[in-house]
Amino acid sequence: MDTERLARIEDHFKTKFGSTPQFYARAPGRVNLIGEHVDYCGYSVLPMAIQQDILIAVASNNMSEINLSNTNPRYCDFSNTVHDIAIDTTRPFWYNYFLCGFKGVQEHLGLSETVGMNCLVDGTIPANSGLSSSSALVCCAGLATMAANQQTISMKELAEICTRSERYVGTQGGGMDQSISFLARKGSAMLIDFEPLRATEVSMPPGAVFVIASSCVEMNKAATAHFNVRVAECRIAAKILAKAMSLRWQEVVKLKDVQDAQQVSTMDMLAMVETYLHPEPYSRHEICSALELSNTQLDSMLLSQNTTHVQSFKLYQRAKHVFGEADRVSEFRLACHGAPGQGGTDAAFLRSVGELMNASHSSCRDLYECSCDELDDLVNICLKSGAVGSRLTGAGWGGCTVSLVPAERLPAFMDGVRGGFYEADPRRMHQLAENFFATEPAAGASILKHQPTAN
Ligand code: ADP
Ligand code: NG1
Repeated sequence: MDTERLARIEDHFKTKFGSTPQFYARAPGRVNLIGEHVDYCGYSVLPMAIQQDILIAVASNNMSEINLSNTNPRYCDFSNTVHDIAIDTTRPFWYNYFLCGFKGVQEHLGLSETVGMNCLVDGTIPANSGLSSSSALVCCAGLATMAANQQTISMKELAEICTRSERYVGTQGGGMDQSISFLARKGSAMLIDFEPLRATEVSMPPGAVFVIASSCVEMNKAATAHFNVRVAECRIAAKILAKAMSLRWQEVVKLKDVQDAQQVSTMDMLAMVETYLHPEPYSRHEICSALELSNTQLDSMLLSQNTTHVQSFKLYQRAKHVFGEADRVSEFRLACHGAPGQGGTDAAFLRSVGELMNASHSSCRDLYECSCDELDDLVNICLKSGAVGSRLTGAGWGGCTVSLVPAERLPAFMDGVRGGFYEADPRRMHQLAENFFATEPAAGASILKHQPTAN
């Protein structure tokens, strides 16, 4: 851990709360290598943790209060009692994410009294950029709450608790971010499977570098409906497909439930999308008639607070993306098995995973419609500058790309993207080092005991 950073946080903490922190909790952000918008459909994803993290300095208080401060002045102070945690889903306040982690662990522990906490939050993950700063904050708050109450919860359980509790902010994510933040291992990307949650190390061959580049377009997920609209489209597509296939469609929630019930491959599911869904958008009326639902039932069963206004739904395109992307995750994982050191060849490995990443980006752009012009430009510049694969990472509609670059091409790649994308618009040169960097698989969340600094 960076001792200068700890000393700076300790000083800030003393000034703010008049005591030293008792411990620090830390949770990393992540970059998703492949498997976008499939976790909430039940499918596996392949992320790795990054070095950038949320670090919270913590001291308990005996006033049953949560007192939050942030080293970044953009985020205002906040206080609340530990009782009756209410999370306002109508506004994307930063501290809502802390409260999600706190409340999730509080409910899980079921203690008659949760200890009060003075907390100073310090974050290094670019926010609203698809690198999972929000989940790192939720996870870090959950971990800090567990430790302040001197309890032990396994990392796996914490991941599941924080996945559920982040939904208190109103977004209906799938669990990738919280799982990798808790279960990451230094040096490995991880295949994350759901139901049951499982994390398996996937080693990348030497000679390949992943580079993260921000499009410099921020997307605050909790402030828009884009994300939840996609979740709703996938849920509706699952029901319509299941009903058309005469499955027990009332029990089907996710697209993977349909595949599991049919016991066929994801490729077969792609063919079934062609048979049973049409490319024209579905109206509310068509969905309600197909599922024998009233408009009110559609709202309450399949939509969420911020999606009830939506009138038309692209089911064919979304389902095609999900089954195709699920298949690419399996292919990527298989390619890694055959990577150098395990019998494959460098060039073949790089070519095959690069192609999968490129296909993933095209699918996100054309079928899932979660890209934007700046991300598409950046992906093209990354490929022209020597990447073998490049794609948006995270939720999209802005945020970052991840590119796979052969190590020997890295310097030329960095120069090419800097010149082609960042220098082309001087506003993008701001904080370049934070927005454009090579990354390696980092470790998962942990508690650090406080070590007093020299002065
Ligand atoms: P991301 O892809 O980064 O997770 P989201 O839109 O889901 O994007 O969440 C970003 C939000 O998380 C920010 O708008 C802010 O409310 C919160 N956040 C991120 N980093 C910090 C931080 N260092 N301190 C406080 N809040 C943060
Ligand atoms: P980010 O990029 O952190 O907003 C979101 C979801 C993930 C996943 C990805 C898309 C949350 C907390 N995270 O991530 O579960 O669905 O989008 O693959 O909702």
